[in-house]
Formats: sequence, C-alpha cells, structure tokens
Amino acid sequence: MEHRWKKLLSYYKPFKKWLFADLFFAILGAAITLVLPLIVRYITTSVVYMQSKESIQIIIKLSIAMFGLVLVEAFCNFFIAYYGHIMGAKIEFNMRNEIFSHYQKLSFTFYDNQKVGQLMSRVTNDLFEISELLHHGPEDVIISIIKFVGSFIILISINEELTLVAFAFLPLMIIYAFYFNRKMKNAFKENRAKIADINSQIEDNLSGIRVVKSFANEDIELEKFHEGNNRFVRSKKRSYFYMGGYHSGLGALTTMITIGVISIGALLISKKTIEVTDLITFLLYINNFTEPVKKLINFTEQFQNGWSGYERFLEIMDIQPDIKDAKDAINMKDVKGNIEFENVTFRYEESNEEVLNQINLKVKEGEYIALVGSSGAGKTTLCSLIPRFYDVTGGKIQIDGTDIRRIKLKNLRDNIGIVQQDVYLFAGTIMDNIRYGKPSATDKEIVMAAKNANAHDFIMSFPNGYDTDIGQRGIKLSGGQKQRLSIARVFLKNPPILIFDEATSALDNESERVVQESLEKLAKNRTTFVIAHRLSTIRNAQKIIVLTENGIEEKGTHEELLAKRGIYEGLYNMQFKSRIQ
Ligand code: DUT
Ligand code: MG
Repeated sequence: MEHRWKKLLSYYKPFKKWLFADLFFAILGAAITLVLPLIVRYITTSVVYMQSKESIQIIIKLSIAMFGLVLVEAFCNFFIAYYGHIMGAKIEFNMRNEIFSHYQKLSFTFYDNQKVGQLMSRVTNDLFEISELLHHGPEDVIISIIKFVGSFIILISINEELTLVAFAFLPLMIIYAFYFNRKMKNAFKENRAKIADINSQIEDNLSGIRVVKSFANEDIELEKFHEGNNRFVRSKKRSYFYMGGYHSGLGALTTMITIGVISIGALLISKKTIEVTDLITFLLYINNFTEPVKKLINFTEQFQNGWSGYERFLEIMDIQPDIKDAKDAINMKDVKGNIEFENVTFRYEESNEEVLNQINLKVKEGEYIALVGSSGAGKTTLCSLIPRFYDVTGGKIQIDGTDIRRIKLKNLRDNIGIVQQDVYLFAGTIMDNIRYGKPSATDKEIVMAAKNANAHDFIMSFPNGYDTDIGQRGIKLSGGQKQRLSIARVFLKNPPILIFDEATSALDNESERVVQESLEKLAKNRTTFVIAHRLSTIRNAQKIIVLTENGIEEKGTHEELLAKRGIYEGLYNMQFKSRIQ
C-alpha cells in the first residue's frame, strides 16, 4: 500500500513546480474569496460612519482594491483550470507511455489470456480517471478546507449563535449530498458501461458487415442494436433523475440555510444582540462553507474511481514480462541457421498437458524441412518456440550452438522470418506495409522485395501503385495478394531462418502456385520450416517430419516415408483420394 502511494506521488515529480504553482494559486484564490466579505463588512460597519470626505476616499480605494482582488481571483481560477488540466494531461501522457511500452514487452502468454477491449480501456478510461484525481484532488481538498475552516473561524468570531444556526443544516446537507452523489455517479458509470456496450456492438457489426449482408440479416442486427440503444436511454433516465435530485435538493438546502440565517438573524437583531452588518456578512459567507461540502463529497467519489483505475493500472504494470533478455544475453553475428532441439518439452501455461514431449531434432543450415501431422499435434507450437514466443518448459533449443535463451530477443527475432496463414497488414499504404520488414529500407529495396515476392505486377496494376491505401487489415486486397505482401516483407527482412505456417492453405490452386513459387524463391539458402496441410506443396522438402501426439513419429524424404507405409502414407493417400473425387 505504501509503495503504491509513493509511486502515485512520484508522477508529480517532473511537475513539482506546476503542482506548487497550482496549489499556490488555489490557496490565494480561496483566501481572496474569504477576504472580500471582510472588506464589505469593514465598509458597512466602520467606513460608512466616518466623516463623509474621509469615507468617500476610503470607499473608492477599497472598491478599487476589491475589483483588483476579483481580477486576481479570476486569474487564480484560470490558472488552476488551465495549467492544472495541462499538468493532468501531461501526467496522463507519461502514464500512457508507460503502459503502452509495457504492453510492447509482454509476451504471447499474456495476450493469450486478455481481451483487447479491456486492455484498451486501461489506457483510455482508467488513465483519465487517474489524471482527473491527480490534478483536481489536491487543489480541491486544499481549497475546500481553507474555505470551510476559514469561514467557520470568521463567522464564529462575529457571532456564535448565528454560526451554530448556519452550520446546523450542514449534517443534513452532507447526508443528502452523499446519498445523491453516490447514486448519480453510479448511474453515470452505468451510462458509460452502456455506451461501451453500444460501441462494441457497432464495432462488431461494422467489422462483420459483409457477413451481415451476405445473410441479409440487417433487420436482426437493427433489433439487437435497438435493444442496446434502449438500455442506454433507460440508464440515462436514471442518471438524470439523480442528477436532478442532487442539484435541486442542494440548491434548496442552501436557500434554506439562507432563510434560517435571515430569520434567526432578524430575531437576534430585534433583540439587539447583533448588527445588520453582521447578518449581511453571514449571508455573504454561506456559499463559502456550503460549496466545500459539495466539493469534498465529490472528491470522495473521484478518489474511489481514480484509485480503482490506478489499481487496475498497477495490476498490468506489475506483470513482469515472462520472456525477456537474460542479463548476459549476446548478439549473434552472421547467423548460419543450424537449429537443434534437444529434449524439448513444452506445455502452455494454463494447461497441464504437454503439447511437446522430449523432442529431438537437428536442422542444418539451409535445409528445407516440412512438418506434417494431424491438427492439434503441435506443429505451430513447435515453430513458435524458435523465436521464443514461448519458452520451452524443458530441454533447450540452440541456434548455431547457442541456447536461444542466451541471445538477445531482438537479435534472435531479427534472424527469423515468419509467414502465416492469416496475414496481418496495418492500415496504410502498400509501401508502408512492406517496409515493416525493414524500417530503414529504401524505396528501391522495397520494389525489389515486391518483385521477388511476385507482387510487383499486381501492385503496379493499381492506379496508385505502391501508394495504394489498403484499408483496415488490407481488406482491399485478395488473400493471395496479402500473402505476397507478407512474403515481400520477409524478403526485405532477409533473415537466415524462415517459418511458413500454412502460408498457402487459404489460397486457391492458382494463387497457391504463385505464392508457392515466391516462397520457394525466398527459402533458397535459408533454413526453412514449412507447415502444410496440402502434402503436394511439400513433396520436394529435403526432410519431412511427421508430428503426432506422441512426438516425432517419422522422418525422411517423401519417397522414403511412402515406402515406410506408415502414418505419412496414410495421410498422403487420404488427400490423394479426396483430390480425385
Ligand atoms: N494450444 C493451447 N494454447 C495455445 C495454442 C495451442 O493450449 O495458445 C494447444 C491446442 C492444441 C495444442 O496446443 O491441443 C497444439 O496446438 P498447435 O496450434 O501447435 O497445433 P497444430 O499442429 O499447429 O494444429 P493445426 O494443424 O490445426 O494448426
Ligand atoms: Mg497450426
């Protein structure tokens, strides 16, 4: 707990001056608010009874002074509102950077178990709540305390009885404000949840709009949407109910305090225990002690929201990336691509069953090997161990004789190129997306890579060529085109080790042939792992490995494995026959 506070306070550190300036102007502003009625009181009790000449002069001076003070107060309020918020935004900026760069460090295991929407709301909503608390919290508390305590001291020194009358209403006000504020804030939270629902529904609908239309299900979608939209209105109604209750009730209570003070004050005047001016002073102070009550109650809510947002923030920040550089990690130069699995065992964190058990495999540099086996046998898993997307739970993997856990992650992954079935393209142009493989690449290199990947021709057939915007996730491209862009990326990256995971599975025969051609060109002189369901695509692999639940069951060339009349032959015959039918 203590270290959480320390860490929270540490966010103020770069903005110490801002914070102090903020607090200084908060105090100054509060002090001026307290002083103004005192000047009025001085005028009404003393100055008006002076000789007229003298009194006129003093009144003019004091009026000017009061105008001046109001201007200063206005500046204080402006400073708090403007620079206070900027400070909050800058703190939010720092925290957002922190959590985003933390996201970049976390491993596959983390993302396997998270929802993207929730991770996003940590960055947006939670941080907003925290920064609101961080910049409004201190000033609100200080202003409220000064105003409340100050007006209490001033009033009690004027008249004790009337002070008691004025403050007698406060407990009622506190209870009322507390109750309605809580209800109101909860209702607002509910609103936000409902609008989040609507947003995610819209997002889901728009992302799947092609499916919606293909099933002609627009009406069903509309109905679903209306439901969510109606829930939003109901929730809003509730929040406006409490908002109305809160404001009207507190307004009435404040007026009641005024009436109470005037009534009792009038009685006291008639009994000659106080002067009319005292009563005026009291009336001038009423806002100064009712407002802090509202502010402090608001603060308790704000604190709860901010703090729970902060805890969710820390929850993420406290997760240590389970895959990171060892202290003595090295950079390898001129990686050849000899890969050796030694007694490799692996299981996913959340399951107790081993996916891979005691796998031994030696792949020489430049070798082209294929992994086949039934779905779920662990082919993808085996390949994702090489770039350390996951760490082995037993045994080790070596590249050129070095345990991959001793190689710097960046260096390791720079040496491995991956082409998968579902290609992820970023929103942007074709040029940008290929350049992702090597950010420093020149345009010439990019065109070269595209040519190698058999992509240049189709790119040039677009009116904007390489500057064509491909839309979100490359929606404007065909499957084969996307695949060739992802191959161009890897050409540009130029790594000695390659992994093709079902790279052509989603394609028709014609585009498969084109993509296959570019894949084989890419694979030349590189250590290559190919996972393929269509055995026709891996016939010429130098080595085919059959992976099953029991591990590596068969190993050899296509002809050798056929001759063995084992699992591979079974798989092959099955596909061969189904092809003919
Ligand atoms: N598995 C998990 N968690 C994951 C991924 C996979 O528990 O994040 C399990 C599912 C499966 C086993 O690991 O039982 C192996 O999965 P993998 O994806 O490696 O299988 P595959 O051989 O690549 O199957 P496919 O041919 O369907 O791609
Ligand atoms: Mg797979």
